[in-house]
Amino acid sequence: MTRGRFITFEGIEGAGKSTVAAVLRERLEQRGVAVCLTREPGGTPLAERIRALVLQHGDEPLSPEAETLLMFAARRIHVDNLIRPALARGEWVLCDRYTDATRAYQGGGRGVSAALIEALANAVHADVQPDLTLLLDLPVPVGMARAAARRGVKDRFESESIGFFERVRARYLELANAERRIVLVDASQPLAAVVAASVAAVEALTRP
Ligand code: T5A
Repeated sequence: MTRGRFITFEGIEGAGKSTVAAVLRERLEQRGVAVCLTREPGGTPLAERIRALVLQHGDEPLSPEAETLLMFAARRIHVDNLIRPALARGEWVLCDRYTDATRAYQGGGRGVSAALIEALANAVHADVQPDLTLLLDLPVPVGMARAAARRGVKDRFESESIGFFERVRARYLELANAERRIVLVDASQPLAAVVAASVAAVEALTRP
């Protein structure tokens, strides 16, 4: 059995990750590809419980390092129980956020050291790295406006300042500059254009 492909979707809030991932799933399934669409933090019942812990507001402080550890705890459960088995079955895994989100949010946004994040990434999923990452990039105010238009109550991250999201976006752009696996997509375009650019990047992955 050939291992499936692992594609991740990244970007700030409201960039269109969930929307584009759902369209790509449809396109791949129409071509007969078995797809597992999932998200982080979360993706399995236990990891979704950790998601609730990190997204909800609480009275007790949660340090950036503790937040990072929770992200990686959820990720290890997700990798062990869902992502690795799906890839081994030959499925294509489409994952809404993965470790680049930790690099951008906890690293860029909160100032957690890259050394800690990379040590954890190596310990948690050295064998499970994305084949392709689509970075849906757009100006922070545009993403915020889109997210605000569809959400109810703001979670812990959505309540952060514009400055926080500018740092997150800047770190994402640094990562895209440094890593060939990351394809930058202009997500401020109309959805059809964003989907077309994303499909083109996925097609390139299937070429020998
Ligand atoms: N987090 C996560 C970390 O801090 N560290 C980590 O390691 C991980 C894994 C999770 C939070 O956790 C943090 C980051 C996050 O704050 P999430 O569920 O991934 O959160 O949440 P969001 O990014 O907040 O998800 P959103 O739903 O806001 O963003 P999406 O998925 O990028 O956007 P989407 O597809 O829902 O679209 C938003 C709206 O815009 C419209 C859509 O129809 C929708 O209404 N839209 C467009 N409109 C116009 N033009 C386009 N091109 C459009 N594309 C989408």
